[in-house]
Amino acid sequence: MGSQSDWETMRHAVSVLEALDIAHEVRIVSAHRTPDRLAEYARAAAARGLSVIIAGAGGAAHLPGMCAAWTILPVLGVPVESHALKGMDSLLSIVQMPGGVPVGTLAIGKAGATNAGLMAASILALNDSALSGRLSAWRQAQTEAVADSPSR
Ligand code: RP5
Repeated sequence: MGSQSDWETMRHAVSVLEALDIAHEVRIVSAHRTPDRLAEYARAAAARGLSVIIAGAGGAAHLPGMCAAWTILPVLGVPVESHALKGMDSLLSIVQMPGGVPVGTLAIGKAGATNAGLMAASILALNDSALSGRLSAWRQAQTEAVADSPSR
C-alpha cells in the first residue's frame, strides 16, 4: 500500500488472505515518496517467489501502475477512497493504464480490497487444489450466510 493511511482499506484484503491461509507479506511502498523502494520491490518480486501483487493507493494512485511497469507478475490495483474526490481520482489513476502494461483494477474501497484478496486466491488456486477447495468453501459459507428475508 502507498501509505499507512491505506491500511484501513487494505486490511480487508489481508483478512481474506488470512482466512484462506495464503502466505503473504504487507508493505508500505509509495510510488512518489519512496520511488526507489518501489522499483526494488517490484523488480525483485518474482525472483523472491511472489506470485501476485495487490497494490492499493489513493489520490494520484500511481503505485499499481508503476508496480506493473517493473514486473510481469499479475498486479491487482485497489483504489483507496480519497477525502477530496471519494476515490474517483484513485480509480481513474489505476484503471486507465496504457495498452501493454495491465493492472487488474478492483472497486473503490473495502469491496475492492476484499475482492483483490479473492481474485489473488482465484489466480493462485489455478495451481493449488487445496486452496481451490478452501476458496470454494469460503464462497459457499458466504452464500449460506445470506438470509432469505431482512431482519426488521
Ligand atoms: C497515496 O496518497 C497513498 O496511497 C494514500 O492513499 C494517499 C494519501 O497518503 P497520506 O498523505 O495519507 O500518507 O500515495
